[in-house]
Amino acid sequence: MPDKKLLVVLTGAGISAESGLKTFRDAGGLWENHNVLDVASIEGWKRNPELVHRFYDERRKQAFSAIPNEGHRTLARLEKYFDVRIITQNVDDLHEKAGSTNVLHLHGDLFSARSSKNPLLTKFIGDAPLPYGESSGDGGVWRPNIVWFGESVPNMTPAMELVEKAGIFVVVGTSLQVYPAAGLLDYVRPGVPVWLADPNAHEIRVERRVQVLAKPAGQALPEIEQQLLTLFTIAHE
Ligand code: BV8
Repeated sequence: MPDKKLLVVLTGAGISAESGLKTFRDAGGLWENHNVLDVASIEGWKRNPELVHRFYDERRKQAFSAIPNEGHRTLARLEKYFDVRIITQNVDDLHEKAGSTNVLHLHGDLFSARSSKNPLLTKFIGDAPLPYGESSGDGGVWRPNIVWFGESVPNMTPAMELVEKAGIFVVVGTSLQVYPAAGLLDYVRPGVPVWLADPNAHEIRVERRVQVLAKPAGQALPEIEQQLLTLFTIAHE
């Protein structure tokens, strides 16, 4: 079997919507009745760390019991035919739960904590609440391992390198409003086919030709799977 084609997928909150997890836009900027910047920014954490810890404790519990949907499962299935690399803005673990083996989290993950002093000092916490103020042993305290607004995105470099090598690029479930993540689309080489799956695709401005499926991920991704298998003439049962 020749080397599998590199299929890079950028996902956002929309792919987890059918698993019952709220997206930022559905929340209309008010997340569980909080202003996003009060609970998902470094300033917000400095201002009221207990509120931020409670906010993430709630989301951690919700995400822990969420199950992957057909969108996540399709991307995991595609690993049979393609070298699939997922770049996700999501902090849930639904891609991993569905069986995807190459997932790069741009904005952190709910199930680990990090030192407030050293982002590389992390620990797994599963669905446990994370009390504020517990020493991380390096002079800092444990905080959610999330990249907040106003913080740099350490995984952008590996993400950009992946996108530059992609032979196929799929964007699903993101409003492409948050940078630098949204800028990844600019790193797709000319001539590489791009698909975009989003029920509100008409609201998303993209600067290049993309094949749009204005449908939920659970319907759109199996359709894209069929198109890819046909396009890349992969005999499939
Ligand atoms: C940085 C973790 C610099 C939190 C997140 C002014 C202009 C431009 C930029 C800025 C600006 N002011 C500030 C900035 C920078 C800022 C930014 O981009 N702000 C935006 C709001 C304008 N960015 C940052 O701060 C970033 N850092 O710039 O650092 C720096 C450099 C050096 C030193 C210091 C600082 C960091 C951003 C990361 C923030 N953290 N997440 C958490 O999750 O708790 S961002 C968060 O929102 C997500 O991770 C995601 O990235 C983003 C948007 O979410 P989406 O995933 O796109 O979800 P959304 O709800 O928007 O859209 C869902 C889509 O799904 C919709 O289109 C919907 O139609 C669709 N959908 C719905 N149902 C379905 C569906 N699709 C498919 N199927 C369905 N069923």
